[in-house]
Amino acid sequence: MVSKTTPPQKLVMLERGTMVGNRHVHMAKTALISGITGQDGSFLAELLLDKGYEVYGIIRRSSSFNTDRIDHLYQDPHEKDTRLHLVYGDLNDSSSLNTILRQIHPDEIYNLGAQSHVRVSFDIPEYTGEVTGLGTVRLLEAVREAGIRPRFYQASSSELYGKAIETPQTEKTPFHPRSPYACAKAYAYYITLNYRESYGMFACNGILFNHESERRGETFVSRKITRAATRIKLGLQDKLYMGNLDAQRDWGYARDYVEAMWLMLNADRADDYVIATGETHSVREFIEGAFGHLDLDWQEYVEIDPKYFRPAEVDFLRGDASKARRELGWEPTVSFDQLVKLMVDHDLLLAQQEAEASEMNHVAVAVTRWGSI
Ligand code: NAP
Ligand code: F7E
Repeated sequence: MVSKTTPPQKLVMLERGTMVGNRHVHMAKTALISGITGQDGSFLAELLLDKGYEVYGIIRRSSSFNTDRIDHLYQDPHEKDTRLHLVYGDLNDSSSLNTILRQIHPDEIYNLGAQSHVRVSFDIPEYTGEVTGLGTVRLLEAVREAGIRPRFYQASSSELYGKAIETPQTEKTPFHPRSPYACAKAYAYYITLNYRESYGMFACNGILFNHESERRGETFVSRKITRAATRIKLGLQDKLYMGNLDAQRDWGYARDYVEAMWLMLNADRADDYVIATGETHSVREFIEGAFGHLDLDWQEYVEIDPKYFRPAEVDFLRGDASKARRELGWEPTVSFDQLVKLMVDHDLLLAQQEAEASEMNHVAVAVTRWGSI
């Protein structure tokens, strides 16, 4: 496999496996993940490597490293039996997708790549449509053009329900998207369904409700709260500025949710599934839980900044995952309280490291200053 730019040293090089004609031949089952550097992509890569897969991840060229979440999975490409490979590509660039699929011939494709931030999608709606919506059809067409029959997972979202007309939401609940992100995901959902119906592809939509973890991006509400609470606890930050505290979500743990993706692609038939805990909590409850775990009174620190309000809000979501439970045997294992605590505990360690580094820096500056007198 040839990348278009020179890969940074810490990435696994792509030359591997046996070439037959212009493609690689694999011994183990092979998966391709778009969005491998994201929260879910990193957990999914771990899961698939544990199951013995050969994993290819599509990464974007970036001016600084963006592989933090998968650095621990790094394998020296010079070693034998390397099973994680990163390839440069972009969901906005059909030719890179075509090249990747022609050469890799994966058994399973997980399309997790997206501009996934709902608030940001109001600022960059067209770009969000390109990546999150049209990116999916680019990948599906690349599959067809390569003449291969992989199983295909589409990362659909509970944001599709938006202004939901019933509770709890199931696979049959009509969609009412409330953001450019959700509109793009609606296109991606239907095009995936359409390729299943039109071409008989084994293509599944996982309609995943919010799922969080210690690897969640820092601007999503859960991580924003746990980072701020822990930094406040250690005196690194004074205030937390928030938007709508009344919004309610069905929050689960990301590791549980990537297991559901794999179960879908390894079922007897392709179908669409809701993945959720069935429990709903408000943003305010998340704040109370996080600050409470640190023995802090959140009301002393949290202020509202209207800049975090959205032009249209999704007020309430609660999923019914009974189809996934029944047909895939999937169950969430982490409760809301456990989720909040595990994220706070993780961020507390990071805040402690930050505080220590800052302390060392003060000492270093003092030594330098006084030493120079
Ligand atoms: P995330 O952390 O934001 O990760 C998004 C991934 O997409 C990153 O690896 C990002 O790469 C990649 N990406 C962005 N633009 C791309 C492009 N043009 N071409 C190729 N890759 C691109 O998202 P996540 O939370 O892991 O979610 C995974 C997927 O599930 C997303 O599609 C999201 O919309 C969907 N989803 C998430 C949730 C949730 O609660 N987490 C719920 C339902 C559905 P960089 O690292 O280079 O930016
Ligand atoms: O917001 C409210 C905000 O940005 C949750 C993505 O993974 O899940 C995620 O989308 C709620 C919203 O996630 C702040 O208004 C209040 O009601 O963490 P979030 P999201 O919009 O639900 C779905 C399932 C996806 O598919 C998406 O990819 O929290 N909120 N104050 C705030 N949200 C943020 N980010 N920041 C605030 O200050």
